[in-house]
Amino acid sequence: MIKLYNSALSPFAARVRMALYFKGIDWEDVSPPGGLKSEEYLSINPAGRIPVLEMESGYQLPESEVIMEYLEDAYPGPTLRPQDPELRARARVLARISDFHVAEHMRPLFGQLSAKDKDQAVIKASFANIDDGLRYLEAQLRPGPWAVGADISTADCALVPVLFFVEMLGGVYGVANIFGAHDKVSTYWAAAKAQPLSVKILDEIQKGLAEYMASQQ
Ligand SMILES: N[C@@H](CCC(=O)N[C@@H](CS)C(=O)NCC(=O)O)C(=O)O
Repeated sequence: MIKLYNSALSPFAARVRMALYFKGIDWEDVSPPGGLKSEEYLSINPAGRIPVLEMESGYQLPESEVIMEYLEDAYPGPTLRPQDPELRARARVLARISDFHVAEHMRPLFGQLSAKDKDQAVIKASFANIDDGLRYLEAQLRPGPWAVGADISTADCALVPVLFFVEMLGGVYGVANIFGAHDKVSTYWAAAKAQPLSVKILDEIQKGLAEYMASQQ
């Protein structure tokens, strides 16, 4: 059986879990042995990051976007790849915007959560960068309920967990109405998060967050 080095708190792992659930693939849920920076896990992924998908062959594949492509190739039905080439390209560009223009700018904000003296300049710059990313996203979204239209795609697997964390971080840092100026993003988020697969994945993330918070007390 394939294995996923996984964490309930990772938007990148959640993206892969959405695909596994959607496709009905059996998988084994594993935690990084000894933690993300242990010698053992660094021998699995020298970047010390999750997710990693271990194939039946034993090959350990990092990078969530590439894992998504692999799952589509290896388990083509049901598919998260639009059939139409333009929609397929749109799904890919949306996933890249999610990764490089939104999720990337959440990293410093996660870092600041545990900082004793919070660096307000870093926080301000990160939210400004996220806002730019949301503007980019706004320009690419199509009428939903999903990101490229009526059907779920790989774009939604990237976006749903990331937008959850954007909203959560906005709440934690007191940024009111984080999607406010971006009407299409707001409309997409409201429709996409209500879909049953999103509800399942967001529930897992929320449970993971609650467990993490409890472990910190
Ligand atoms: N580009 C990678 C990013 C993975 C990533 O950053 N995962 C985070 C968890 S959300 C992680 O493992 N962070 C640990 C670290 O950066 O030290 C992917 O898409 O899989």
